[in-house]
Amino acid sequence: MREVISLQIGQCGNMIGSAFWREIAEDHSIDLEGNYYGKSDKELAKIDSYFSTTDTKFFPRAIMIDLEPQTLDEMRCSDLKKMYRTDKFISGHSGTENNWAKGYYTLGAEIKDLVMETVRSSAEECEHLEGFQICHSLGGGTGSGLGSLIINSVREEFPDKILETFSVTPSKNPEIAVEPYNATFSVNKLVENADSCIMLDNDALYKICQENLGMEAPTYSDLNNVASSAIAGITSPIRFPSTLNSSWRKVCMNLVPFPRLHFFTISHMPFYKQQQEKPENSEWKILDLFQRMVNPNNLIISSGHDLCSQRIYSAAAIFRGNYSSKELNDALDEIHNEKSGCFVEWIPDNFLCGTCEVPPKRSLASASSIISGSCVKDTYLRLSEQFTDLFRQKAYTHWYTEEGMDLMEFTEAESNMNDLVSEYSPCCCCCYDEEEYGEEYDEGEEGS
Ligand SMILES: Nc1nc2c(ncn2[C@@H]2O[C@H](COP(=O)(O)OP(=O)(O)OP(=O)(O)O)[C@@H](O)[C@H]2O)c(=O)[nH]1
Ligand SMILES: [Mg+2]
Repeated sequence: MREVISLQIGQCGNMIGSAFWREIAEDHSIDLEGNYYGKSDKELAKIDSYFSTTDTKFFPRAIMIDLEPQTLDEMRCSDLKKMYRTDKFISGHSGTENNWAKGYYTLGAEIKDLVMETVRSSAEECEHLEGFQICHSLGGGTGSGLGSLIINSVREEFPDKILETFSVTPSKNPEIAVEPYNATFSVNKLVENADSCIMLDNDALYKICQENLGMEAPTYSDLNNVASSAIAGITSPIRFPSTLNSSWRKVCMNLVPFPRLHFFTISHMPFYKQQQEKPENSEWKILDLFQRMVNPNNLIISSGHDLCSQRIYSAAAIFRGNYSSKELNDALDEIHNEKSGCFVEWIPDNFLCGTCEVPPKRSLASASSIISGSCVKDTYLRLSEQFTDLFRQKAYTHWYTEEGMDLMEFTEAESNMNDLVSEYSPCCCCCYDEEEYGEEYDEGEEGS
């Protein structure tokens, strides 16, 4: 069995993490006290990947981390309280007040050893640890700063394990002015230390809630339900028998053509409201699912562009429900004809697809994909412009330098982000032309 250890860091990381566990517990017919109530072997066949087991109970293979105690205290009192293992909660005494430097250098450093001890003991509980899944926001100080610190430490200690992140990017109009700083410092670290980063765009999650689900004023909880459906979708090949590669490493092999370009967008359909009781339409034809999945309205990215206006390297998609490989291949051929212009022509067979017989409980069929390409570029460009506007004035930098950061780190992070934007730019087709960029590419390869 290939186990994945999930690390939830900061408020956002823990809230999305909780929505995810709620979603996949239902997927596997596990109640909120960790008891299995289903009847299908398929639900249990790969359950160890995400759940640890005792004789009778299933627990999330998760570590819950926050520098301030409130979020974890609320989780300890929530309806999920019996599901989590209490020895996997780690909290500090106060938050970072949105300061990446406190999460990375000062307050975060104080709890790093405890976190790593728990990571080590969780790894020892696994037979064949596949890797780590980290859920955090890039805007808050704990998710971004402590998140970056833990990612560095996990990479150092488990260099051969896959490290994947679900990273929530700040919205266009961030709640806190310094979010572009925090996000840029984090991306600077994620470029080097993560294998794959799935970007969850809060503006896009909000739009999906409003436009697809008709919610007037979506709350974080609504956004998190949407995010967790998509995360449940793309993790389904690891959790259930499927015809798609069930190893993250192999999926990454296909999705990452160049080591630094490991930032992905995901899409999913159908989304549903948490309070929805009846299953969605069960009659989805696979081509319908396919077409909707690649529709901009179901992409968790805020630019809203058609995929074909992007430079797509490759994608991996999973279809859950009662579909045969033939149906899938026919639909894939049709999509290939329709969208062939969207994909770079120099990667053959760049749409990896598979089926999983176990459907989600609420929709009876679903489609989810991970897309590797320039879709993330607009978000990074926007963050980089917001960063530069602040940094040009040296606004708020004192909060960071007081925690031991050097202004050189601002300059380095800014330039790394700008490089990433140009590497993702469609006009930069020759980015990795060996003669012109060979040296830079080699450096990136060593670093990752
Ligand atoms: N989707 C979603 N985004 C959230 C949620 N909570 C916070 N955010 C976003 O995350 C960013 C703030 O990060 P938090 O996770 O609250 O901060 P933190 O990691 O706890 O760090 P501190 O600053 O130390 O509190 C902002 O961009 C918020 O919009 C949530 O439950 N869901
Ligand atoms: Mg917090």
